[in-house]
Amino acid sequence: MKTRKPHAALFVALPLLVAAWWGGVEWADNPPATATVTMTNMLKFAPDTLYIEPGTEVTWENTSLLAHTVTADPELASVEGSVMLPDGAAPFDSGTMDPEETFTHVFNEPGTWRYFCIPHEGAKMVGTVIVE
Ligand SMILES: [Cu+2]
Repeated sequence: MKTRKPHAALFVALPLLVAAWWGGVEWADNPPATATVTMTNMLKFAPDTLYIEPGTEVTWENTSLLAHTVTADPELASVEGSVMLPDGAAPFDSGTMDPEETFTHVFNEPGTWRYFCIPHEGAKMVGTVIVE
């Protein structure tokens, strides 16, 4: 009786296929959490309050015709209450975002984050992210 040796390529291809399948399953079970906030011509963050789970990647999109910032750094604020950070959380600042620019931040620490837009702080362009 004649037996055939499995082709060597199978030993390479099969584990790769299994890895790809397994990776796909993991991805389906655990899609990365994302959320989007837009920055408007009305000097608002929309939504102005965002509820997310820890580890969510939030992207701000400047959909307006104006420059804005996403600033969660008390040292850059001139109005009391513009910024709030959970205990031990690091401040962050997008820098100037021209129209159509985006900025992304991943929120890991649970708690309430309040941030503002530097050019429009006086117009109360503030937003809140609640991580729970
Ligand atoms: Cu602004």
